Amino acid sequence: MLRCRRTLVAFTAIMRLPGGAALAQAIGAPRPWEMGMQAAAGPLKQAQIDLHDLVLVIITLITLFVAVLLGWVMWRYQAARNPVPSRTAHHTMLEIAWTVIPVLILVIIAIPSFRLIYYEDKPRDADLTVKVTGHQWYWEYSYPDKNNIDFSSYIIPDDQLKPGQLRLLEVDNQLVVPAGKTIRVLQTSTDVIHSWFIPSLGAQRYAIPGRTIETWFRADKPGVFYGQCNQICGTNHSRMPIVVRAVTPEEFDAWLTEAKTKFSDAAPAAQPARANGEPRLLAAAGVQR
Ligand SMILES: [Cu+2]
Repeated sequence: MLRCRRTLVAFTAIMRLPGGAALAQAIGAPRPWEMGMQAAAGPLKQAQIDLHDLVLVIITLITLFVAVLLGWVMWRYQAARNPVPSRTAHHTMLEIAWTVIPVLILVIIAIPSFRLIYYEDKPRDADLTVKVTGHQWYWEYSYPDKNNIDFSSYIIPDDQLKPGQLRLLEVDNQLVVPAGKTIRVLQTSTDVIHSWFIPSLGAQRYAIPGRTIETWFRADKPGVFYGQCNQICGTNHSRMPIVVRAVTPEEFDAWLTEAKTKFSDAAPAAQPARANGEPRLLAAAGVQR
């Protein structure tokens, strides 16, 4: 009971730390002392958690079986208990069993595993397409079906964070999408290989120069979902976070109207971050060029 209360006090203290306010609201963000995966905010992540749980049960049973078998063999066949060892070299039925049973276990894992790979591969009926381009070291988001809205998304350096914002995870321009809708993501890169990874949405694909790779995600409810580039891509690899904000369809329409004037092809001057952001970030990271 006392231990429980201490844990609760420690947890409350953690949530009061700078950033705690944002953490309490954000659906998809890492939490201090978190164990396991972030909670699922969409169907992709839920499918990944289901496969993980299945494999975890299987490997736990195998580990227990091997440990118990090993213990029993060490106890039962020690020299004092078994002075004259058996000289058996082959046992046909046993050899068939220890070949066939592992194969069956692998098949049991392979079927849902392949199903998940194909499920993640392409959206069935996408409601919106977003193009994601990796750059050293920021992300660029385009909405090809929505007036070619195009903008860059840069990390907010530590000295410009507002109270409650998450260090190394906040960006100036978030990727805004409608909640409950299937979003097709087309990914590429202009320099090196990056990877667009949002744990709570289960979305991850490499962004490779010269290729366009497709994936998708869906956020079940409105919220903010944080991610990071998870393919080591150079000096500022750790400084190209991802923020997806899922909003209601009405809020998305309102954002689109605003973004069309702010970010579309017709308003190229509205992107100062691309010209000024890189030196600013390099300076923030102590990098000279
Ligand atoms: Cu990167």
